[in-house]
Amino acid sequence: MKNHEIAALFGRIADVLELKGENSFRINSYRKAARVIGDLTEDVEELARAGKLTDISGIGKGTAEKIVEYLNTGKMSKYEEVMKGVSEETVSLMQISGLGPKTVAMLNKELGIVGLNDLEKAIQEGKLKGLFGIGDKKIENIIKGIELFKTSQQRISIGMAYPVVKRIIEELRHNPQIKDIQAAGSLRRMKETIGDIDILATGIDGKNIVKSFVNMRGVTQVLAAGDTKGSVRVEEGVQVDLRVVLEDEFGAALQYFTGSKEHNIHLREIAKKNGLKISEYGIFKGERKIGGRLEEEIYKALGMDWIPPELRENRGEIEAAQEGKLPKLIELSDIKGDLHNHSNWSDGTPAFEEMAEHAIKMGYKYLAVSDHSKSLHVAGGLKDEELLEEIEAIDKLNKKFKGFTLLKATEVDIKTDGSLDFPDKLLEKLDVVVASIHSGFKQGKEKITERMLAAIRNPYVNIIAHPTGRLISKREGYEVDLDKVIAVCAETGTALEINCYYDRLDLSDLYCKKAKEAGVMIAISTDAHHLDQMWMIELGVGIARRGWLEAKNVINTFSIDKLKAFCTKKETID
Ligand code: DGT
Ligand code: CA
Ligand code: CA
Ligand code: ZN
Repeated sequence: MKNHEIAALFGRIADVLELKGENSFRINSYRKAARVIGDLTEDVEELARAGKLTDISGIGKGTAEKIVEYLNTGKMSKYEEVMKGVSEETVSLMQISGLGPKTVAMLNKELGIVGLNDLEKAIQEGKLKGLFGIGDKKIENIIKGIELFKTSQQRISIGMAYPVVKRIIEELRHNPQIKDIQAAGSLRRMKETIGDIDILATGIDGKNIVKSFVNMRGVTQVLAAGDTKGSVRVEEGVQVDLRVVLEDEFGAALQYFTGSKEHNIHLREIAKKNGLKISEYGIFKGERKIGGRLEEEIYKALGMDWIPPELRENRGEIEAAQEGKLPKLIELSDIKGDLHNHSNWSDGTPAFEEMAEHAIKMGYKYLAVSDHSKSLHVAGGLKDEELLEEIEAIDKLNKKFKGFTLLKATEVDIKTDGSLDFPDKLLEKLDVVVASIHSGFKQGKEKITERMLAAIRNPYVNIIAHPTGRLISKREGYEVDLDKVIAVCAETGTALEINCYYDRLDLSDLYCKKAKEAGVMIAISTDAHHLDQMWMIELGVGIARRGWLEAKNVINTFSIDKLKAFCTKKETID
């Protein structure tokens, strides 16, 4: 959907008009258009195709034309027109809380302030004070606003960055000048948060490639555009760097810019000991270049196996590669199903049939319907009788499928006293039982750990979902003794979940590795509430790979029979 892109563009037009001191009637109509498009639940592109844009209240003929122009050409001439004579940097100043268009215009006129650096300098030099209407209090607010602005520009979740990269690479592949293009940096390593996105390309005419890069859809600010390097900021608020390198150096550059820095430093030491030198241009013996077109050449020349990017954190992967002992990492294609999903019986949107259809399209053999349990009122948790009805409905539906199974499941709440929200005799009827904590986060480590262990010891609980409850850069999660949890999971044959939802990504990579070493199985599950969240399985597989997991460590790589055996084996222990 391009709703967000278009809304942001109208918002910026309004900001810039205001910055230029235009009359407020026009400004208000752009602001309104931004709000209306931003709040739409329908896809603006579909509405445009159906010629229904002007049916939306607040969208007039002129606005509709601008939307259609943008959808057709990726550009809005009105935006380009208002941006004439204004720098992107100045426009971005208006995102700072405490700085409206009027103040920014005044700072520009009086002090020649164009961007953030100028502004910070002017504040330090005490130049703001005394300007029209600016007192100590206002300056304090601006300083706070700058801090917030800077943190909001820091790291974004991989769940935000990953689709951006897909979109960019897909769009740039259309440029026939480009021979190869690939993401590098933390994104290629599938880190859970991304500082900036690094992309490498090789091709014929660097300048032309950079040009198509800075002119892509979704670019809000061009930071640099040279012959071999372009740097932009995109709608999603993240910076993207593109470097164009020679074909002959592509592998070396990819290796260098994939990092991590720690991994690269360790490699350089090994190179040095062997009388070699590595750089972004290649691997060299004295003056002689001995490799650089392919990444594999670098690792081979250093006497080790090629290392998958997700492992490149200097956590023992180099030693393993030297000994030929790298794990055979799990791949997306190993995944046979998804074991944690919500339907419209609780707080999800899809019906069973839609879930099954989507899963089949993704090539899955099974999909668990794991709606919430009764205590979770906010999430429409199911009562005992409703779960019984759900079981019946799924059984009935399953008769229709060949080679695919909807699994009867639940995400049963682990209550504050450690008991489960459904009785054992109900859990017994399910194929898969997922248990999780949604309340009592402040109970303290010991109590929370005890609650979780009680659930793990229940013979019917197969998977503990989102084991720490954290939300990346929003909420720390509860305190829980994961080492103990891992030990008891190993004893009881209970799996831990990697929750693929981009805010969670919990279990994290390091604990995945610990779990694997303790013999604990992992489930990679999306916890999807909408069909368009099921793709996030890719993020979970990335985390699993960072955690050194192989297919055999992950239960949703199993065939349906093996999975069912895993889930029932537990009941028959002792
Ligand atoms: P990020 O962007 O903070 O999420 O993390 P990265 O890993 O993408 O880091 P970034 O964007 O600063 O640089 C991309 C890669 O380039 C990095 O992973 C390794 C390489 N690199 C950058 N600066 C240096 C450096 O000073 N020394 C070495 N050895 N490598 C560097
Ligand atoms: Ca980066
Ligand atoms: Ca970078
Ligand atoms: Zn859930």
